[in-house]
Amino acid sequence: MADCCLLRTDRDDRTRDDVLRPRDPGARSGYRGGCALTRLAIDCDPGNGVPGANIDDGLALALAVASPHVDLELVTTVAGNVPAAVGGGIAHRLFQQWDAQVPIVVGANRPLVADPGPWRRVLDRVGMSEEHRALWAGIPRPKPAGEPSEGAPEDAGLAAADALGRLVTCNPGQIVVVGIGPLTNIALAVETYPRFARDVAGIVVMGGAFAVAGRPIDTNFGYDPQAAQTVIASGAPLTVVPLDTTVTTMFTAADLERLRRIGSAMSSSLMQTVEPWLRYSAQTRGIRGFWLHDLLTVAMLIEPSIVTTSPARLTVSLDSEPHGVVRRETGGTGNPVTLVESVDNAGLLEVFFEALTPPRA
Ligand SMILES: [Ca+2]
Repeated sequence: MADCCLLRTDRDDRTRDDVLRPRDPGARSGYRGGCALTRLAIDCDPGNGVPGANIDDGLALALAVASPHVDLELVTTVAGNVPAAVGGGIAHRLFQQWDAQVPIVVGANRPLVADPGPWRRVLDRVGMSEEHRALWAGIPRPKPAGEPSEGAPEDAGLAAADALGRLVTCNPGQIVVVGIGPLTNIALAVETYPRFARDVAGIVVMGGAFAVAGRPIDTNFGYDPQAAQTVIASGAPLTVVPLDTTVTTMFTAADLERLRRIGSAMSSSLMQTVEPWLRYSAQTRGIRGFWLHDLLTVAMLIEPSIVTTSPARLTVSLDSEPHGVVRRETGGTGNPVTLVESVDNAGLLEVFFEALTPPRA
């Protein structure tokens, strides 16, 4: 049990008032959102600073660090948006810039079963144009952290799975796990720690696409469909934030200007990688800015009223191509989840900006 304590950080001595508001001493009560202090672990694949890689994980991490309603106790990284070690290096750099003391554990660098090759060719932007690559000119390339697990698939990512498993099972009913990358690490924690699904206060997952034009499958479920199905079938209290909902969000140039005006260490750090991503996203997707997929998972824990939800039963296709297609089942089959059906984008942005804006002296 002593090992569990190693994952806790004593954050009561933080002095970052120039960046963040003071902490709310509210009671710890697990997955309730609102004014309660939510103890959180985030499993992610941050791509901030990598040309063509999404930065929404970085925004989710920033909100979790900045919000007085969240105690971010652990960050694990998984291969997806970027390789697991690159994501770990990015998280390290962001936390350095933010003066955040949060343990980071690099996890699985390949899916449980699936061949990551086809996805990697897309996600690594092999054919990216020089014009687009130039959007990231002058931004230091992230350095990978640690060594990813490159062994047999069954061995991959156990460091992160162990960290998640120990934190959750040593604190039953207390820890919410947010999964905003492929679910490899979380699935390994479910498989390695039999009490994980019972002890976790809740799992909030960004993933799944039901009816998104041109996207029959989303990256997180598609990259590791076996992991997605394992987590969905785990029996843990699970909230799924599908692509259908997150593509109704938007961060525009006006929001970028609002971020710039904050002028804090955190906002300045984010600006560096959010700006090129906004231009790239607008040019390649034909939208007014970029979607806030991962940010929504953390924001809805802080302010549940920004979303509407409904109970649903889901399965992930493993028996027909393409693997990772999520299905909403009826008639008692499938695994019960809470499905996030809609989001108030203005409310989502308000949660983000309120947390990032330093309190007035
Ligand atoms: Ca992500």
